[in-house]
Amino acid sequence: GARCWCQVWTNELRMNGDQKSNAYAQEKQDFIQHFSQIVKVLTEDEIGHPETGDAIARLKEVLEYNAIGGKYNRGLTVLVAFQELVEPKNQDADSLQRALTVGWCVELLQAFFLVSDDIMDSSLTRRGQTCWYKKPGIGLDAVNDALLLEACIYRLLKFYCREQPYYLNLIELFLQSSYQTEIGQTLDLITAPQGHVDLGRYTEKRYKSIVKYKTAFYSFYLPVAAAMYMAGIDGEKEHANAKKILLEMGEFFQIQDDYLDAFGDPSVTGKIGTDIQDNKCSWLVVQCLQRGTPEQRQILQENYGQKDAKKVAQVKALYEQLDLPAVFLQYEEDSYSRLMSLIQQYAAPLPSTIFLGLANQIYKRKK
Ligand code: GPP
Ligand code: MG
Ligand code: MG
Ligand code: MG
Repeated sequence: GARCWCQVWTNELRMNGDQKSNAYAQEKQDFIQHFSQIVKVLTEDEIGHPETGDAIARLKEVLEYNAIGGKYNRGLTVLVAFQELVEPKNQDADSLQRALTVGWCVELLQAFFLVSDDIMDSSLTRRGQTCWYKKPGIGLDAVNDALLLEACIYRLLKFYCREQPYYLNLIELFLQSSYQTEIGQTLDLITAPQGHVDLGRYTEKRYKSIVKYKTAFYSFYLPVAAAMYMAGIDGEKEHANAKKILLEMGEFFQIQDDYLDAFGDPSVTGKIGTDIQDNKCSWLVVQCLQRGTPEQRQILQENYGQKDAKKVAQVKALYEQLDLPAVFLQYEEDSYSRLMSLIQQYAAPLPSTIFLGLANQIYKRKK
């Protein structure tokens, strides 16, 4: 039976992370189990080209270190959305294998971005372990490893999906999502030049452009759009409507990421924040500038964008003085209700459960 909307929202918003973690437990297990088959397919190539064996061994190590250990939200979304969009009688074993594989392609795209992003952001840890480029003996060779991870996406798509009517749609979707993310990363980087603080750059408008491109497309639109294409839904209007909801969700997701960068628990997030040191156009610095006095702006001017731990602590103290954790909490509630009305407006003809399930995963998240 259908529960009323407002009951669904309030229940979901009330539940904490632990209560939610079981939502897709079975799918998550299937998804993780499929990884060994992914690695097998990607490393069997060696049989035809024995002279590349050592490189393939390296690829295996790169896959195991960098594709495992996250939340798998993006990859799981492909599987779950596929199951919600396709009639049960058309969910045969081969179709499910393909949905699992395309889910892993999204996870590989994510691994490719994260290995690269950690180098650019000078990060130290990721998913509770040392960043790949920081491992002894790896260093900037990690750049090539990232490229290998990207290439694996297209090898898997070819291996599993080349006969499917949606094959070209998927290739184009992955290529376009990569381009958009790279454009977003460019905006992120040029808005945060090393060594000179220019607080005038940190505007709400600039912030929204950065996060739409660097995060929202690949994290939210890509996995749902991939499942839509696999289900034979390729209409422009349907995709535009889904995108409307998913980009809003993506913007909120990156705002949370920025909040957690300063106020999250690294033992939970698995990563140590770097945004203040890196001079980033973070949601927090944008809010700080909107709310601070000229004196507080001066504190930011003197302490932002530098490695010195004391200066970083000064910036965080300023964020606390301005009650930014409370501002974030209120923003989260407002954003949630905005999203719920977007879902009511734009979900059809897709089942709204696809979007509600995603919202449920991300609101109130601690990692
Ligand atoms: C998140 O930024 C965005 C990405 C990881 C996309 C990177 C894109 C590339 C083309 C490399 P972030 O730096 O805030 O993420 P995190 O906090 O996880 O380091
Ligand atoms: Mg980063
Ligand atoms: Mg970054
Ligand atoms: Mg971040």
